[in-house]
Amino acid sequence: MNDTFLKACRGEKTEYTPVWMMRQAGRYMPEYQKVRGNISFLDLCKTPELCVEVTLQPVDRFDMDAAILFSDILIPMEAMGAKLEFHEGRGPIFEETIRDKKTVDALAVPDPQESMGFVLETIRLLRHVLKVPLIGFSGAPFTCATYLIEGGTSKTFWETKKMMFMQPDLFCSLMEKITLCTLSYLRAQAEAGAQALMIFDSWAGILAPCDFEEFVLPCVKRIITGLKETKLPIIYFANNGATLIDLSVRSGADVIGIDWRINIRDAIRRVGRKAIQGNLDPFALMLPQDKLRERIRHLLHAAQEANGYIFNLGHGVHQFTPPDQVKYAVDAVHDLSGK
Ligand code: 1CP
Repeated sequence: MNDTFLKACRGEKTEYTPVWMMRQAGRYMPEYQKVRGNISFLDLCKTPELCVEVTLQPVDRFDMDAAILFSDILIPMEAMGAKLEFHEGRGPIFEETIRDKKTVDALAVPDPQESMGFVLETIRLLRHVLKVPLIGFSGAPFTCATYLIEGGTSKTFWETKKMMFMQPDLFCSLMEKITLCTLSYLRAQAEAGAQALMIFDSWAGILAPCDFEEFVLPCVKRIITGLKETKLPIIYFANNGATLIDLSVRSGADVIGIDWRINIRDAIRRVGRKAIQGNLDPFALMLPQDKLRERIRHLLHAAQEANGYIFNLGHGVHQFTPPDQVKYAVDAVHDLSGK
């Protein structure tokens, strides 16, 4: 088993720099599109054999040092009782928004095995075949809450902030329910065989630090504290979170994920002894290869100061990225770091 990624998560020295990419499986890969040609996204997420296949696609093709379970952060929201659809080009849609006490109270805290057994089955199947560590994941409560409250993705997050500021008790009761669901879901992923757990807070960056500290951080902390007994490394990634790094460190995560909007040297100073993951601009994959290589070289050089470093993008691989550029980047990281 290649455990370079897990070593870096624990802050141990590694022979070379491990690399994986957020959204490494997905639409930019023709082999993924082939699978998706015959099945809707939600049905794909609920078919373990196909989830295994698409999880493995980037690992095998690009020689990634970690696999991430193929699923979506909104699967547990559906398990809580929110009716979820994915519309081509529009992303996730919840027809019934969660904005009052009645709809919050109606949400369940589901048993992961009963309601999301297909995810746990995917993990078990993957562990039989993978030669690199498997990352399980969930959305963070705040990011999940925005989808439920807005009914989908949003530009302004008007309804979310309105609820947070005008009905803080209602907002906190929703956050608490999602927190409990997330904790038991991630525990179940650990039991099924996930070897690291990542919490995606894709929309945390819309918050003022004081609101992040008051409304969001306690929930993330509660999840991470509750996962300590699993002994798995926990990665916390707040997208657009350069202004939230000091607070993110207080979440108790072992690894802090960072986006590309911050110089990695500044980020390393602020995460202190924790390991760090990131932070190549996903669009830098469009650079000519000599320029891309230079950028990777700079990043690897700066990251030598980190107490554990995992190469990643600052956010997911963009849908139109040429797969050959991903391959080039992975090889460059391995080459330049001495593999
Ligand atoms: O049409 C398709 O085939 C669906 C596209 C797609 C894919 C490939 C969606 C819909 N989700 C996924 C997989 C996915 N999502 C993974 C596993 C694949 C991998 O990483 O290799 C993971 C970890 C996620 C996590 C996820 N889903 C996040 C957090 C990370 C991030 O990108 O910030 C979020 C916010 C979602 C919601 C979501 N699901 C899908 C879309 C298009 C979106 C984003 C919508 C929006 O912008 O609000």
